[in-house]
Formats: sequence, C-alpha cells, structure tokens
Amino acid sequence: MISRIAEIRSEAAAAIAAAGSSEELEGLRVRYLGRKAELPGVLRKISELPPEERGKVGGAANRARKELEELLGARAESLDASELDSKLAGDRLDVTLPGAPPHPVGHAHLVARTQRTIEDAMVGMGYTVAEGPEIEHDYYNFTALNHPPGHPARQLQDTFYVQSHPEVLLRTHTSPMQVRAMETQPPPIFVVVPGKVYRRDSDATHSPMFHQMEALAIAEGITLADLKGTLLTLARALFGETREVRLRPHYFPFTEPSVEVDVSCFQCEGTGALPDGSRCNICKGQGWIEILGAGMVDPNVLGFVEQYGYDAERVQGFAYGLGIERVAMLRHGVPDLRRFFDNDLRMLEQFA
Ligand code: 2U9
Repeated sequence: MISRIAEIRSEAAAAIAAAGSSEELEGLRVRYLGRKAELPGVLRKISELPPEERGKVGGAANRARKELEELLGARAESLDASELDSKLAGDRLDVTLPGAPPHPVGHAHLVARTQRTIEDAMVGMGYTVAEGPEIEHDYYNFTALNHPPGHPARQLQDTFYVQSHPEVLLRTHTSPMQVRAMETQPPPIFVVVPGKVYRRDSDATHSPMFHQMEALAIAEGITLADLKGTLLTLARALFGETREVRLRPHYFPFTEPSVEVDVSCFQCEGTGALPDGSRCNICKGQGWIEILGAGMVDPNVLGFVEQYGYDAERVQGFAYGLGIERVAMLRHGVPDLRRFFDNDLRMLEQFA
C-alpha cells in the first residue's frame, strides 16, 4: 500500500509539472484528489486496515495528498501568470498607430464654405470675426446707421417686425453688430461680421433670409485707397489672382461717398467675349460683375458712437457689405439662390 501511494504521488507530480493549461490542471486535480480518486479512497478506508498499518499508511497518504495540493497550487499560480501574460501580449494596443479614418458624415454647405473663404481672406488682413444677434433693436438696425424714424431708405430694407414690440425686428443687414462692436472697442477697429439677415423679398436672386458679410475698418488716416486695396485683395482671393476691381458711385445711407464695386469677369478675363467670339454669359458681355457695396463711413454714423472714442474729426474708415449667396452663385455657377435652401441632396452633394 505504501508503495502504491508513492507511485500515485510520483505519477501525479509528473503530470502536474507537465500540465500545459489551467483547464488540464483542473482535470488532474479531479483525477488525483477528487471524490472518486484513488488516494482520497485510501484515506477514507484507513479504518478498514489492520491497526498496526493504519498509522503508517494514513501518514503516507496524508503527506502525499498535502504535497499534491501544494504542487497543484504552485502550478496553478504559474499557469495563471503565463496565461495572463500571453493574453496581454495578444491584446496589446499600439497607441502610436494612426486612428481609423472616420467615415465622412457630410460636408459644409456651399454658403458656409464661401463665408469661410471670405473670413480667411479678411483675417489674413488683420480683421477679427464677430457675430451678433439676428433679432435686433430698431436703434441698432436703422437709427444708429443714419436711418432716422421715417427715413425713406428704411423702406428699401422692409423686414419682419415683432407685432407687440414694434421697435424689435429681424436685422436687415449685419451692420448693427458693427455698431455694437464699436460700443465695446475703441478705435482702431478692423472687424468682419458674417451672418443671417432678413428682408421682405423673394425671387431667383432674393430670399427672405440670406447671408451677409460686412466689414468695418476705422482708424486714423484711413482713405478710399485703403478700401480699394482691401477689396482688390478680397476679389483676388475669391475670383482669382488676375482680377481687377472698379468702383462706381452709388448711394447708401450709412456711407459717404458710397460705391458699388465690380470685379473683372473671371470667365472672359474682362473682355466680355468668349474665345469663339460669342458674348460672355457670366458678365453679359460687360467684362465686369457687380459683387458688393461699400463706402467711407458717414461721420454722422460715428456720431452715434462718439462717447466710445469715435471722434469723427480724428478717425475715419470704410465699410463694405456683400451677399454671401451672390458670391457663391457666381463662383459655382448656381443660377437660382433658392436652390441653396431647398435641402435637395442632388444639389448639395455637387459641392462635397
Ligand atoms: C457701419 C457703417 C457702415 C456696410 C455697407 C454696403 C455698403 C452694401 C449691401 C450689398 C448687397 C447689402 O448684401 S447686400 O444686400 N451692402 O452695399 N454695406 S456699406 O456699411 C456700414 C456698416 C456698418 C457702422
């Protein structure tokens, strides 16, 4: 019996040492120390042995069981550790790998892209970008911009009023934000204001809501030549490096003198004719395309912000305003402004 116990012990010890996985080890535990195993059976039947053998056999079987338990425990520990190591090695995450490129979820609307192109050109000339409220007070939209109550030019920018508060309206231009900017920042000021504006207008080139970009530059010694140089830089950023600009006299209530600004046609290079001799369809044979309105800020307008440091005797400047949709239509050959707001994917996806 003693020699059988020694046999079981050495056979089990060899098997435990050779076990390649914790699963295999658990099988060995059941096989050598489980309820139906031989060694526990010997221990259970000690009482059936002759009294003089009980001590020896019992002692040997107990020692063998304890030893196997210890071997199983130690082997389990080392198998667990190496299994964890190989799991970690297999799971390794290389944080230096480039990320999976995100699926394209869409793209900016053509109006937003045109707005950003203009912003980039203006920021390149030192301007900051400011946005302001679309619901405005009559004072900022009209009065402070030289349209006193009853002024006929108010009718040119007929808009949407709040019935219970007739002095509250949807802004007709982004100019009110320029007035607000001057109230918070003394000269010199160089700011562009993009955003939605509202007018009671609707056809292929007018929409009740459209986007404007307006610029304001006020400092000592600013002249019409600075305005023309700024517009030339902007026109070239939008329509190509070989563009020229020309100014034509015009009228706006908030600028004096005021001008309408044309850019030389980017299709016919200002000739008005196409290579086959036919009339250029973009500029209608004129060689020039009207793109915006501008002027030197009327000293009267500066009078409304005099208390914020704008002394019309000391500082002067220019402003311009343009319709972003109009620029986008010209640059991309879109024939009807309303197409920007139909949300028709066949139209929008052409500009991905
Ligand atoms: C301040 C003073 C003057 C902004 C200006 C224009 C000329 C202009 C129109 C072009 C087409 C609006 O989008 S449009 O309908 N704008 O012609 N806007 S000067 O003048 C300002 C702005 C702010 C304080």
